[in-house]
Amino acid sequence: MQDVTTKRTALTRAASAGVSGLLAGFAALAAAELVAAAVRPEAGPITAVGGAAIDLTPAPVKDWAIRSFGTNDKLVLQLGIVSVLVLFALALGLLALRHRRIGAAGVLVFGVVGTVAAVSRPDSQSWTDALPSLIGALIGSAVLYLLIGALTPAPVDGREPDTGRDRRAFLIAASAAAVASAGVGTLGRSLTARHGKDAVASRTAVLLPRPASAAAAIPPDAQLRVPGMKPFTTPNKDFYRVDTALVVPKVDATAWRLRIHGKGVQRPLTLTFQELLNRELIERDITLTCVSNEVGGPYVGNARWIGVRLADLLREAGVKPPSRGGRADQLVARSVDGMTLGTPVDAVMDGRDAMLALGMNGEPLPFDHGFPVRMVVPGLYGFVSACKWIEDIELTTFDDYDPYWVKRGWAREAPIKTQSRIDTPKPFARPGAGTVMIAGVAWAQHRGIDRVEVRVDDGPWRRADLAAQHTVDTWRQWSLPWKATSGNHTLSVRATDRAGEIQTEKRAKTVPDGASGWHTVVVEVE
Ligand SMILES: Nc1nc2c(c(=O)[nH]1)N[C@H]1C(S)=C(S)[C@@H](COP(=O)(O)O)O[C@H]1N2
Ligand SMILES: [Mo]
Repeated sequence: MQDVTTKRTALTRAASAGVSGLLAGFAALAAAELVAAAVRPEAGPITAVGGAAIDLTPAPVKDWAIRSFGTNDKLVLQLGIVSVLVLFALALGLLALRHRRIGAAGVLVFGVVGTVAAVSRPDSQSWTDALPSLIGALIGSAVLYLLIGALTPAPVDGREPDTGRDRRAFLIAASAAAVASAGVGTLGRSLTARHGKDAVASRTAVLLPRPASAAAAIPPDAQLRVPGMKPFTTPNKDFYRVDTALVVPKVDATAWRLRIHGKGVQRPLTLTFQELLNRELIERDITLTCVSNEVGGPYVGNARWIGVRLADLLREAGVKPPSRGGRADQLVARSVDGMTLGTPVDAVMDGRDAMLALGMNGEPLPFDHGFPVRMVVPGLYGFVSACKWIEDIELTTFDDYDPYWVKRGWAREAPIKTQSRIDTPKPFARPGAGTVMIAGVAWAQHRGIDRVEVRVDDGPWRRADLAAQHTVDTWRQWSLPWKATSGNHTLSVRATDRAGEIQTEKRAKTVPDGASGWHTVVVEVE
């Protein structure tokens, strides 16, 4: 009888210790959230540790995460961090049951991890970024110490512990901790939300002026009317998103400044958003592509951008292109969240429509796509050109500085490779025998697509019908009617750019400068 009670007490105590650990973790995160709202939302432990984890992840793993989880990669990471924290919180609770002080001190260790992550983030500009994790950990540690203290001391031989009274004391303490943490966390959340309100208001207030140089009208036959084809212009809500930002930066355009400075800059510039809006604007259709896009992949999209020609600004600042004796050959764009991207100065100044974009498909840039201002350079992969939430442009050299992705094994220079994709039929589709439309897109930004060919199994390459090439900076749709016979067939596609280069068959992985190879789709004709 005595034995059963002791066992049950031991179990209850272990469960209570586990709950104490979880509550301590909850209290720590809630307190950190509140402090972060006051200091800087991005300095919160989950965001800081998550950001550090992203930066420390080896390029191939990161690339795999982008490929497998797409835009959900960050959600998966955050869920991963929370699961790890839950396991450690349970463990620390159990540890604290035996060694109350050591368990409580264990919470502080997590505080140190969060602190180190927060102050070493590239966008951290002040030691105060340490505060959310530090204060959170102190509170979590205290909560664990107190809750474990409210548990019965281990039953001493020969004496019945007053389990009823102690359980009540623990329940009261635990509920108080839970309620207080929930309150503090909610307050933190709502303060953070308010933080973004100025940014939202500044975006709502933007009226995009009529561009001085409008985009050419898209020829109606640039868009094929084939079921399964993607629209020629990708709507903003469907536009792929690839970046390292766990929290999308919410920048208040009225407080935003862009600095242009560095090597060979005779007149450094500081520009406001309004000053950019007041300048002569160009409007262009430009297709962006991510270097992490696998053959046949979805990380390519076409939008109509409005912005300021970057070469004009550089010339105003007194920058000369390296090919004409300029001293800087690399333009390093830096974002508000500390991302750096390096672009060849020659590419920006060679006459192509490289721009600081302020608008995307008729509206101010969506926050996800870089509000208030981002760079767009036709012909270059996003990681060497398309800096979102930009705030600084520094002229330097490729010898002197390696930006973020280059430090992680990606190429310094990365023009977009000629690629083509079959959008219909889908892999393993089962069309009926007879005429089947094979169709898709091809892109070779800034060179243009000259020819697309399709092959069925090992048959001859046949020229596809090309939709109109809107500009050399946009993708191009194509189609080919095929007399399908029943059985399994492999469809392959390859494009030739206007420089006469045939898309290579050679398979390459995305790292370091973009995937190559032919896209193939297997179908089962019924
Ligand atoms: N600040 C910032 N800008 C960034 C990135 C980033 O991680 N941070 N990613 C780049 C990459 S790799 C690509 S492909 C494009 C994607 O732009 P999108 O998300 O608007 O499609 O943004 C580029 N600009
Ligand atoms: Mo990318």
